[in-house]
Amino acid sequence: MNLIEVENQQPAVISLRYDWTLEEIRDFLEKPLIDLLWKAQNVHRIANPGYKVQLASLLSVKTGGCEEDCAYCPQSMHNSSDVAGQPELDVQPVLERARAAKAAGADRFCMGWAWREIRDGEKFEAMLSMVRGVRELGLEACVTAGMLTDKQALRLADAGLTAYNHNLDTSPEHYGQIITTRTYQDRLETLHKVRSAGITICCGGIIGMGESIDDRASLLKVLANMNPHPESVPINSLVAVEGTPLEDLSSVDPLAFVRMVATARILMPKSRVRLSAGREQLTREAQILCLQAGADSIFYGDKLLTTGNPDVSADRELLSLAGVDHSWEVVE
Ligand code: SAM
Ligand code: DTB
Ligand code: SF4
Repeated sequence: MNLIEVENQQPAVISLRYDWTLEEIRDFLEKPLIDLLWKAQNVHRIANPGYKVQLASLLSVKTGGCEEDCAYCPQSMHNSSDVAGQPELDVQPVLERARAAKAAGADRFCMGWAWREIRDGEKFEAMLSMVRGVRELGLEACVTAGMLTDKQALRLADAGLTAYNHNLDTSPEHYGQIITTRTYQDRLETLHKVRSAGITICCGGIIGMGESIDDRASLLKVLANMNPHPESVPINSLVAVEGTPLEDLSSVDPLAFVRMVATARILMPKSRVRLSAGREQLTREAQILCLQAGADSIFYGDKLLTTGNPDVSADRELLSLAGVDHSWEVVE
């Protein structure tokens, strides 16, 4: 019998780790791409059998006029891009949009508020009604609205909130170049409150903001050493919006996006790794490589918060071309 020796055999089980070193993570980010993809694929196949891609739709409920000075963000009042004068949405129109997202095939509905922090009052009560309404539709509900108190986190949990999105955005070392109005520590404390209230965490970052490979490794190190890992890890590539301080940065190499996704998958085997902002700049082939690298969610719908996203028909075609399973049924 002719035998072929199997090289580079991967283990059949994987354990979750919370003690990754910067060197280990940098080694993954810099591995020959073909080896990195092989490793990421193996981890993904073992940890998430069935290769499902979750579709999440986004809606900006309160747009622009935010007090924070995030250098990438079109909604900061510190940036001339600030999208002023857009009406804040009420509960019913938001639920209409959630219903439409469900009919189009989404199974998670994410709502954004351009706030520094949540304040008690009518607007917070409306947020709670939106969360309840989205959950009643049978969708997962995610909110991103800045910092919050323990009590607000508990009330959101009570309303049935599935996840709270609060990104670390970049490494602790690079952070000061990007945001000065709130600290890394503030962000970690917000995440701690969300976790303590029993809400799952959606936390990731952005590449393409002038950071080094070490910065990317360092961001992933903070995320991957959280115990438990964030259930959802959005990987964004900067959408350089005119009027923001980062407007002139050129877009990152699509393969850097693939590497970031693959490394996140290896470090956090069971987390949902979300291909987030920046997909419009990626070819179909680059997106398929990201799926191959272990991305298992996309934002689905023609718009992110204020910027564009591939249209729904292109995404349906992408997923069917890739042949991956998606956890939805479209109601035409
Ligand atoms: N104000 C809330 C906060 O900062 O947590 C919620 C909204 S904020 C727009 C949500 C996330 O979107 C940011 O943390 C950032 O990671 C991402 N984001 C915003 N603008 C972006 C851009 N131009 N390119 C890529 N990602 C962006
Ligand atoms: C995340 O990490 N990316 C999404 C979601 N979480 C809220 C938002 C991307 C926003 C891109 C810029 C915009 O459309 O305004
Ligand atoms: Fe934009 Fe959120 Fe920063 Fe406000 S806190 S400027 S909405 S990213």
